Amino acid sequence: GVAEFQLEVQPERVPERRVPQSLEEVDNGQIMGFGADLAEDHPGFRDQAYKDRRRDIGNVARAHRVGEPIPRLEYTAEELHVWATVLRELKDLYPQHACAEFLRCLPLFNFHEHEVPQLEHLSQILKRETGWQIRPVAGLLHPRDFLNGLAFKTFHSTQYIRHPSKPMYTPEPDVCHELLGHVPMLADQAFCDMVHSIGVASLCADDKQIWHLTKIYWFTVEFGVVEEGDEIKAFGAGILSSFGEMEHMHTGRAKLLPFDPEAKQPKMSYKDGYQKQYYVLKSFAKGAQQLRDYCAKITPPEVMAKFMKPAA
Ligand code: NLE
Ligand code: FE2
Repeated sequence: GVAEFQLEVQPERVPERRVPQSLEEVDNGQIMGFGADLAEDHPGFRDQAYKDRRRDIGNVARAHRVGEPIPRLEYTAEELHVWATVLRELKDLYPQHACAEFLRCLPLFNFHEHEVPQLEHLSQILKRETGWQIRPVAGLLHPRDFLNGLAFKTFHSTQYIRHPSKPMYTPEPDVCHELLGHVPMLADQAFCDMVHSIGVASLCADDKQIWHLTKIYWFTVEFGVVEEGDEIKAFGAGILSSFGEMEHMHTGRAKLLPFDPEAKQPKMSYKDGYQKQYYVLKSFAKGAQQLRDYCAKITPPEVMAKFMKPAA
């Protein structure tokens, strides 16, 4: 997950920042926001057993090294029940609200209600389909680290599950969000190209540009919608993993705005529930082109050459 939380108060950590040359150099140690400490308004705030469990799952991610298989996690019966509830509700909404790419990719993963899927298995499917991979993470990363990971075709994913009291909506990433929202989209090449551009753009970005890219990420990968004929369909993971948000999108109460990576992006809202606006992409190919152009403006040609294959 990406840590948009608390960025405003986060000073530059390393005075002389170096562009990471490999995934190993992308630091995934610093966990922010809810992941570090559950906030008072988090549904799990008063549940010590839940917090302990999250800490244990987080430690598995902390111990993981790039290149090793992601350790298997045995989920409890209660956790499995949460997964099953979320999957059951969402499955019924996808045919009407999810974009065509999502619907095409979803069957590759064969999600079912009697097992929470393992990150390692999904990562292998992604490697085969698009060359992307999953890296486990304990919670919200610093946005720079999270976005840098995308340049190495790596998606940092949490492994813990949302609190059982609120299956339809959580303010933060969890395994339901990662697996049902992000993973299927990462099996689509045009979508991956778009996300990759955001990652490459982050490599040489200054803090202000990181903030801008975090918002671009937020309004596309997390909460984007795409045109299909005269309808709009969800591709943002924050919509696809929340049956509350998906129904909210369908009511048409949120404003629809054309996506423009150059424009000033609105404030991200994450604490006050459903989104007030969604950005509309023409297509993933168009979005990938827009982001590539933006990336080229802030990225030296030698970095572009190293990380981007020439435009098709
Ligand atoms: N609200 C989303 C959900 O309930 O799945 C998670 C959003 C994470 C950025
Ligand atoms: Fe996410």
